[in-house]
Amino acid sequence: MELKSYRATTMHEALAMVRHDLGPDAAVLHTREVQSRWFFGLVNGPRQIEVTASCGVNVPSRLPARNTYEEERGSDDKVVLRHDGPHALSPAPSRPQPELHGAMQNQLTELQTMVQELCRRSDAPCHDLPEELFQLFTDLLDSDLSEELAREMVERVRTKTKGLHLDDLLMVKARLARMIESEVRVSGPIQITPGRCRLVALVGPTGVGKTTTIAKLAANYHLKEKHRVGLITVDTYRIAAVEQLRTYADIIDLPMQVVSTPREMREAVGRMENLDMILLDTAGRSPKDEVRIQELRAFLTEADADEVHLVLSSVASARVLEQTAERFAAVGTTSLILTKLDEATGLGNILPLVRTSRLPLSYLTNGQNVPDDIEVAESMRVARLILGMEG
Ligand SMILES: Nc1nc2c(ncn2[C@@H]2O[C@H](COP(=O)(O)OP(=O)(O)OP(=O)(O)O)[C@@H](O)[C@H]2O)c(=O)[nH]1
Ligand SMILES: [Mg+2]
Repeated sequence: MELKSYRATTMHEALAMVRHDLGPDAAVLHTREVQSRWFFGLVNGPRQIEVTASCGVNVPSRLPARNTYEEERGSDDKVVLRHDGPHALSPAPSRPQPELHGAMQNQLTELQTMVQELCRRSDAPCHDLPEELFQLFTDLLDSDLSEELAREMVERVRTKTKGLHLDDLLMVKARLARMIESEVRVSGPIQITPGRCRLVALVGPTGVGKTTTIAKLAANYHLKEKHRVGLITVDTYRIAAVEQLRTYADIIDLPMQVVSTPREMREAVGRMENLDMILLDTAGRSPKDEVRIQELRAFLTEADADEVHLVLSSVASARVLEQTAERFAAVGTTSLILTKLDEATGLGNILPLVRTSRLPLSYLTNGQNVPDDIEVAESMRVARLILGMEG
């Protein structure tokens, strides 16, 4: 059996090298942090991650696995795990036969002991993660969590589960999901109060799905819940933007008004104040365009909006999401809508935003279909999406 070692500055890069060189079936046997040396070993270089892997060992790969477990909550609020089929390793062309499994496990354990011994001989610190935590770590990286955040999450689980035997990755993930759940604030759906018109505006960068989300909300509140809904758009910048909303208004059979100046806004709202809800569509704004953001603010001030939902695409990077939320705070945002969940490869990128934002999450959208592809955001669902436990 051939063992190969790969070094890179991040775990992500090292795993990519393993995949590239040995293929997706490669088994990662060990990982550690090493000190690189420059100039014939005289000078310390940057610290690196070393991954030892082999494609000649027929054991379940420590590269991220997908699973078919389902988590349920028992009445005593304990997490119960149900196994609905074979534990699908990703990919799993050949599962070891049960009789071979013991022998291979011994071989793997021996191998790990050897590599750990080698680690101890060098003065580099060793990463001694148990199997489940290691796999959690690589899964988190695969879910688009930054390496730093993945480490933090693994350490939190490790601390919380000290002394407990961790023998099931899904149990470990379920615990982490409960931790993340407590950090995800949600607002619940828009509440309609009888006899009072609720004005809800959607704002955000260009093309994130504001108009489509307005159509989904309007159709659900009007067609399914039978509320009286009106639409106003201030998007007179983009050609066809008005027509896009008008098409939805015609199909759903809703009154609609177009507003071009902040002054017209008050009159338009006045004409619809006998309705249960007004949904206000706005033009997409670059978060970097301070002038346009201030202009948007002037419209919203005239509208006296009850709720201002910031719409963000979940495909954006963690940094962009946080920066955009910061910039749009100037218009008085009150909650967050995350769109295009169906397009995201992983949702770890939304974790920094949902943890640090002062805004609760209101809705999630996961497709282009009006009115179906929208759901009210729930903390546990968001936590599980972040951990790649649900699609
Ligand atoms: N895959 C996917 N596409 C979506 C989703 N929501 C909206 N879209 C698509 O994204 C594109 C832009 O949607 P719009 O609703 O026009 O976006 P917008 O934010 O109003 O755009 P501007 O008004 O130009 O700023 C359209 O093709 C939508 O069908 C979603 O949840 N998933
Ligand atoms: Mg639009």
